[in-house]
Amino acid sequence: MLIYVNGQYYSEEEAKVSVLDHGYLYGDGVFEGIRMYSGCIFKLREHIDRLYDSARAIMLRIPMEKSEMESAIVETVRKNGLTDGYIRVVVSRGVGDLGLDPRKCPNPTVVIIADRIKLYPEELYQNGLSIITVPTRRNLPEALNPQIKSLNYLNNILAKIEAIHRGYEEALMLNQEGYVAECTGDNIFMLKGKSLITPPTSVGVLKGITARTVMGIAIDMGLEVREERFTRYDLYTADEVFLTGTAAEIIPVVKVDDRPIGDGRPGPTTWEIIRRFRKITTEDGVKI
Ligand code: PXG
Repeated sequence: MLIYVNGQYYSEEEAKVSVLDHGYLYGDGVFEGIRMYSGCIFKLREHIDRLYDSARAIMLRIPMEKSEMESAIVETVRKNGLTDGYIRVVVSRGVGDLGLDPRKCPNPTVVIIADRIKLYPEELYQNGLSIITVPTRRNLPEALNPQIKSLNYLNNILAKIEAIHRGYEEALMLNQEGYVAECTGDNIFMLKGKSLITPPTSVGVLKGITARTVMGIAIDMGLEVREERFTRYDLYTADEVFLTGTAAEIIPVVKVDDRPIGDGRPGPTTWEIIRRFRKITTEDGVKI
């Protein structure tokens, strides 16, 4: 595997970042996770836009134009001979001294890793996922906005640990007011009749690129799509629930806090959305 580090390519063994990098010392940086399907880097421009927005929000200047970033990503994929896989782009504040002050880090570090992906077992999609509400609340937008895809994922990791300790693979995170926010690396949707509802970003969630794609699919299917605050009561009484994210794509949720959703099996609308999503993954992006 060849890894891009600040404009050069290194083998997996040789690709290194300093321990004085503030990405390592403080989680000071941003990242993106991107999928590639049959030679198509899915929604690449949208991911690059979000990366630059995240960087802007933390006042980190990425030392290359978006077009150069796009070329570097495509080149990394080509060098690794991949047509399907997972791309991780990381931009950190760079090497500085042991203080917080970002002015001590003149050169941001840019890393691009393109690798094969370990897919979730098909069984998970067939049988659906059980999720559980965890005590850790999603970050307050006024403190660290979840719209920033930062290198500081402890909020989500703590929630994941709490779910695992209770015997579940995924956690449902609420915001400070008790509204449903999202899962640790996925957005959440619920279907009520002909309405597909997901929390607005003001609740404190990442603006998911898969979520945006799913909303488009749902509109094409004639569903009414709304971004609206809702509580766990609404989830418990929903017809269908599913999660969306770059890694998982769309995963049906069949139980929330041990309560079966609908008839306790992945619902027909979720299936139709999955079917349509899988069809467009090779069309909607940058071809390599
Ligand atoms: N919420 C959170 C907190 C996320 O981290 C999503 C929602 C879904 O967003 P997208 O744009 O992917 O539909 C995410 C995405 C990883 C990894 O390696 C994490 C994500 C995406 C890809 C890889 O942990 N999180």
